[in-house]
Amino acid sequence: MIERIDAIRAEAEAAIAAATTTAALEELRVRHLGRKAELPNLLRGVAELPPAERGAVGKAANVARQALEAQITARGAELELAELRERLARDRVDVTLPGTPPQPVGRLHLLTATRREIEDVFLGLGFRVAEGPEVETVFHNFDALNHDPAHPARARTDTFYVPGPGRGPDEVLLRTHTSPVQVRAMREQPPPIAIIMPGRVYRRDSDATHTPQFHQIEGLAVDEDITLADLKGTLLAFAKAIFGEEREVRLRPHFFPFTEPSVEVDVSCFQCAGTGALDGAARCNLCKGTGWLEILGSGMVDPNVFAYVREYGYDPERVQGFAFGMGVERIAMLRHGVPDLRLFYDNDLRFLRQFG
Ligand code: 2NM
Repeated sequence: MIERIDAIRAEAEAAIAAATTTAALEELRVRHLGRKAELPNLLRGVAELPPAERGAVGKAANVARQALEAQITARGAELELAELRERLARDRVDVTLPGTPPQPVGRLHLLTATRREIEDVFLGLGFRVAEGPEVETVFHNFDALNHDPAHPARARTDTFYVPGPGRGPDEVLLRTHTSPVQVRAMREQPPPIAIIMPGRVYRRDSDATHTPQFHQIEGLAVDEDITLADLKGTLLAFAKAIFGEEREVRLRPHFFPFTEPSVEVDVSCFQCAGTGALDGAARCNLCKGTGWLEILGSGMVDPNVFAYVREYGYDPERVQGFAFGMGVERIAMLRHGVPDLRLFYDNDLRFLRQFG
């Protein structure tokens, strides 16, 4: 009997030591110490043994059971720790890795990117960005900007008029330029003022070079001693930032209702470096051989415009300033060689994906 107990114990101890999982260990516990196992059975039968054997057999069986229980507990703790370590290693997550976006990240529309770049240039020169309504009064859009009452832009064939609440059919329109924002800004802030006005404008025009809605950026700088030299220096800095450090600008006389004198501003061609010719003496196609690209209109603000905002600190006898206006589409087309204005509005990804 004692030998049998020693054999059971030896076999169980070897199996327990060799167990590699907590599940296998649990099976061994049931097999060797469970209700139907041989050793507990033996213990239960001790009472039926001859009295001389009971003490020795009972003691040996008890010692064996306690030894196996202790061994199982110790081995179980070892295996649990090993399994926990393995699970932790398997489940390890690097929370510093970037996530996987559900959709690929898009890009800015070329017109948005161009507007922001132009804004950045003027912000760097000390200008601030101002915005205003796209639905305007005739007063802000034309009258306060010294537009002649007979100016053709006022005609219903050129401008979108909208019925306004409590106003006549000729009093409210979709702004034809962002200049009305300047009028509003001057009523809110006395000089010195340096602002740019980006935004949508509307004109009744539609062909390869005109869309009924397009984008402008206008600028205004007013103080007591602003001159045409400030205008030229500011626009030269702009031209260099957008078209390259080697650029020059040239001013040509022109007419605008709100400025006097008025100028058109050309930048030296960035494709032929202002020579008008490409390698092999071919005529530069971008500037048509002239060496110059027209980029915007500008001028010194007409005193008549200041007279409309005189009581806000703009005495035409004391202040002067320059203003300018450019088309965002035109700047983007020149810079990127976009052949047709309508490409900006077709939403064709084959076009849009080429930028940004
Ligand atoms: C242009 C060209 C020249 C201009 C003038 C003004 C204001 F409000 F100060 F009178 N705003 N914008 C201006 C001047 C705009 O666009 C081609």
